[in-house]
Amino acid sequence: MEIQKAVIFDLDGVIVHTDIYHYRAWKELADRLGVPFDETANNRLRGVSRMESLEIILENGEFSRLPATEKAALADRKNETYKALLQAMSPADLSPEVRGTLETLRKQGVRMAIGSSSRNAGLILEKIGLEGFFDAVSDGNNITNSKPDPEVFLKAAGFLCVRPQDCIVVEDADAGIEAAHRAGMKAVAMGDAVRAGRGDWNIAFFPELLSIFL
Ligand code: B16
Ligand code: MG
Repeated sequence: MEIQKAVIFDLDGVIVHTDIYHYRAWKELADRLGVPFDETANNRLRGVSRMESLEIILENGEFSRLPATEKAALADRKNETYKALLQAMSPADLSPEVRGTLETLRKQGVRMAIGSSSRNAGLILEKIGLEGFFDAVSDGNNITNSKPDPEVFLKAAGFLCVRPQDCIVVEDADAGIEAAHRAGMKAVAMGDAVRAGRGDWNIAFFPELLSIFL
């Protein structure tokens, strides 16, 4: 029997550039609190959960000692700002290169899943017109531990009924590359993950994936 191969795509920073909206929403919160935060610090938040992101932003100041309920309220507020920014998204936010590559892989019968730390993955997929496109979606709603823990990718492989060693992950976060390797999967790095240098392949342009997968 032929072994099924599959691709697991990270969402934010790979399929679509919601990373800029995360940045704007965290920046609004950080400025209100008077906590320093810039795009370099933002790179540390890629792939990690909402609450872990907040802990990173608050780590060196007085707010790091806030009670858990107040931290949860800050994270909720950031999420409301983020979701308001997501409302403006539409299928036009899915680039022609990403759409065309996904469609080519679909025609070739490649199994495809989303492996995202985000609890907003369903909303984003709906906004960009990819609701129902993937064979499986593993996201922040079905995991206990976010990247670099391998859970999100192992669950995606399980949903696809494909062995972890037969999956390749596409990631923009160094934490996501580590998660893939800990899951026993190879990983393609793009964006910020290229700089960290731990991917099995590096790409600058999404359609380069076709020469890796086909
Ligand atoms: P949410 P990904 C991740 O998405 C983001 O990279 C990360 O910055 C964010 O904190 C995390 O989702 C949680 O997102 O607040 O929407 O639940 O890159 O794993 O697709
Ligand atoms: Mg990402």
